Amino acid sequence: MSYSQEFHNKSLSLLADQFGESGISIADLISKVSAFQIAVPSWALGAGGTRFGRFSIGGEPRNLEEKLDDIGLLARLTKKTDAVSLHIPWDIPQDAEAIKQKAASLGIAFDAMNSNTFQDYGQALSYKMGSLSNADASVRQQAVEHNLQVIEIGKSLGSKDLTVWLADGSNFPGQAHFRKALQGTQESLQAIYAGMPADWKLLLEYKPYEPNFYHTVIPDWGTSAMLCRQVGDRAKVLVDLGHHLPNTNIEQIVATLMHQEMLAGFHFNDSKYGDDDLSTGSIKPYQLFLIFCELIGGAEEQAQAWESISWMIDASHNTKDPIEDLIQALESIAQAYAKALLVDRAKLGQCQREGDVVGAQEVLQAAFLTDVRSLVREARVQSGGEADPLAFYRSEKIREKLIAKRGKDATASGL
Ligand code: AOS
Ligand code: ZN
Ligand code: ZN
Ligand code: ZN
Repeated sequence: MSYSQEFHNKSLSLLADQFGESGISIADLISKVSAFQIAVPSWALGAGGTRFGRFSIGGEPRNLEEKLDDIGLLARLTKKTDAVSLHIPWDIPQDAEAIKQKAASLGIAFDAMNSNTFQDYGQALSYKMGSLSNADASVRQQAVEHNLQVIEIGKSLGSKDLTVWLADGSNFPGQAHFRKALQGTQESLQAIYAGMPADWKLLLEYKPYEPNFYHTVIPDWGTSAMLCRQVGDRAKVLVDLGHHLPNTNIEQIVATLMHQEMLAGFHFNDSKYGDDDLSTGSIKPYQLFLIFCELIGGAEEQAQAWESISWMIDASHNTKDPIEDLIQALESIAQAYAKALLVDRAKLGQCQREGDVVGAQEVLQAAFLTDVRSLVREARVQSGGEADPLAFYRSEKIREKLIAKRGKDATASGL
């Protein structure tokens, strides 16, 4: 369905009529949706690799500058992102000041810095048997130092967050000493935290499996929260939507973490099975909506401040144009947020108190089943974005232009 101004206006006034009665103001919704910004990871701009091959679409960014160009374009079209999340050593800036200036000229800031102690990229000691948890103290030290370097790079760019994801764990029973691995991780994280500026936050990811399949050192939110507590109050738990066993109630995890002010932020993506890293909202949009319901509820009821939470996409795959994919993901996140804002929370609370199970479900469904596309579009247009970013991207033949400029075989820089 192509965009028409008349249809847009009709849809928007229908929404105002529908929700005006319950005291929800469309203008307020538009300003909330407009203000909500999600960071894009530098690694999502090229086709992700798999062991079966890598099918580049061509015209991928060849260096950090070109990655920033792509994110600047996304920002201009969607008005839903204003920051990039970098991965070191994939994105080491040659000239930090020049990179910072270029990003600023595109309206892009530097969100969380990601360290990498899950690959061997030429460092002296191998991470084959783990990094922050390694049985060998000199490997742990090397991994700590890498994180400290990432903090330094982040400081030079104006970032204020460090995201740590560990591949550490074991593939076979007996391979690792569970408690020693945990203890080593705790001490390493404490050393990293001590090297962080006082206004920085440490975001600690968890993941139940992959690349290790028998045990991972930080398998779940509880272990991550326990480590964060031992490390310091600016260490909090990062929820990557793909890092759960099937059917885990992620919205409950979000609520529990907010209850303890332990939610650092998100890596948005979607999945059918595990860490599939598919486009956010493509598989389980209802789950995403329920997560936003908890976020809005937790912030409104002052469990944890909305502003203390970081929002990032972490997706990467093989089949779509990465820029088109990110346009879709940003749109899906905005839709889930907008729908969650439509929930009649007073009525929901009443249903909960009265044990009206059917009523509670009706309240949630009424919001979820509402078509909010005109609302999200209006927010974007009012912010200076494109009414239909995807149609614009295609009609302007942007990928073709990128291929002409960067080449058919250009692949995203990295390792
Ligand atoms: C890995 O599974 C995690 O999601 C990390 O966030 C990782 O750093 C990111 O996917 C880039 O490799
Ligand atoms: Zn992640
Ligand atoms: Zn992941
Ligand atoms: Zn993932």
